[in-house]
Amino acid sequence: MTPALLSAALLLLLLPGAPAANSNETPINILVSNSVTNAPNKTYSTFVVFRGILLGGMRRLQRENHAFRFTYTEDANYGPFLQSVNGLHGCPEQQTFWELRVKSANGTVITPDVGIGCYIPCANDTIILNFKKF
Ligand code: B12
Ligand SMILES: *[C@@H]1O[C@H](CO)[C@@H](O)[C@H](O)[C@H]1NC(C)=O
Ligand SMILES: *[C@@H]1O[C@H](CO)[C@@H](O)[C@H](O)[C@H]1NC(C)=O
Ligand SMILES: *[C@@H]1O[C@H](CO)[C@@H](O)[C@H](O)[C@H]1NC(C)=O
Repeated sequence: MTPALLSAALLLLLLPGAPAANSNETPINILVSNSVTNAPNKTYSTFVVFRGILLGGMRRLQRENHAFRFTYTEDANYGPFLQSVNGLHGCPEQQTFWELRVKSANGTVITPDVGIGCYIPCANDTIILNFKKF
């Protein structure tokens, strides 16, 4: 490489927007809500690694904060299905489940069309795990 090309490459590495050079952490919040009982919301903070999946962030949070617990089952076609949060289980007989929603840093709320094993959070996403009826 010529010195000019080399410094151009170095500059690219230092530009913001390139994968964070100093930190591999994408911060997220996880909000647990219950639209069946209207129990008070709980919010937790954790992170995923660069382009890491939500499930990884949830595992990290569970490891580091024992107030947050969750379980999932493995669906043969779609992967991890979130079954319980903080001891409360979704139950097909009672038509309850844990819905996954995402409030972006800009305030937009979406309902992802993938589960916790496929969703890749963006920085400052608030992941909403909402217990609800279907
Ligand atoms: C019904 C349904 C549900 C019901 C299932 C409960 C029930 N007892 O009926 C409920 C409302 C719980 C549900 C929830 C969700 N669902 Co859904 N669901 C469907 C739907 C419309 C039909 C599934 C079905 O009955 N198949 C027939 C039966 C006989 O086959 P089965 O294998 O036993 O079906 C089971 C699985 O599909 C499983 N299941 C349903 N949804 C999901 C989602 C994920 C991520 C997983 C792992 C498993 C799973 O539950 C079914 C019943 O046990 C499909 C779309 C479709 N037309 O297939 C979407 C579908 C499977 N769901 C989808 C999604 C994204 C979700 C949610 C993540 C939505 C959200 N943002 O909250 C949540 C799951 C959150 C969690 N807890 O992990 C996507 C999955 C795509 C993907 N690659 O991840 C699909 C394909 C629809 C779509 N948007 O494209 N779902
Ligand atoms: C709890 O979170 C939900 C999002 O699922 C929100 O709609 C609701 O206003 C919140 N409730 C309170 C009391 O903050
Ligand atoms: C908000 O952010 C999301 C995710 O980054 C993006 O898809 C959406 O277009 C944004 N909406 C607005 C109104 O800026
Ligand atoms: C996320 O929040 C942090 C702390 O408030 C802020 O410094 C950063 O710019 C935010 N990033 C995005 C993409 O919103």
